[in-house]
Amino acid sequence: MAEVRVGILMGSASDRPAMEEAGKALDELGVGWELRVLSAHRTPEAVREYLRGAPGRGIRVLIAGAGMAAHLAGVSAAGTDLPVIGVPMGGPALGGLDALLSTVQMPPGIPVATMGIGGPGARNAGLFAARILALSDKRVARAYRRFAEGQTEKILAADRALQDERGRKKRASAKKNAARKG
Ligand code: C2R
Repeated sequence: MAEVRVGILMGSASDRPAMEEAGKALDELGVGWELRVLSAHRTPEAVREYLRGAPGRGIRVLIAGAGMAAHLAGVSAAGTDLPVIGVPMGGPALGGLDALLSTVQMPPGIPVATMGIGGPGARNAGLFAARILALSDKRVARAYRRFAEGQTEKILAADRALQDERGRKKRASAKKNAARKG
């Protein structure tokens, strides 16, 4: 099993479906991660303890996902020198805009790299964490390159399939029209 390099924190177990997208992205790249439920609001002392211990355990990047008045990413960035990637969670009242603004609008001096809302943002957080690790880890850099090339190839293949399908349809309808006329 890969050594744990990324700590994924979430404010509540209810964030788990979205935040697991970060873990899936890291799995695809062979990067080890751990997932913790820790809340700056509800378990402030446990957050402090986690942040103090993380670098010594080999954690190099933190991902923090939280919804509503999302303070977890900012508090994490204040409590450690590790880079922190914030992921705002969607919510019933404001659709995640509340969490987006609380995560992205950090006061100068406490940087949080903020991703998009929910699962897609969490996936990008995993990929962004891998890009940070890739700066000093050739294995991760190679895995990321392979992933990016595979992603490009998938889109190009989808476009080829679409053009083939439309071409076939056009030819079939031209044949029909010609048969009708003559
Ligand atoms: P519950 O579903 O547990 O009521 O939580 C969580 O991330 C979750 O999205 C509702 C929402 O509250 C968020 N939460 C925070 C923090 N702790 C929990 N924003 C925090 O410390 O920032």
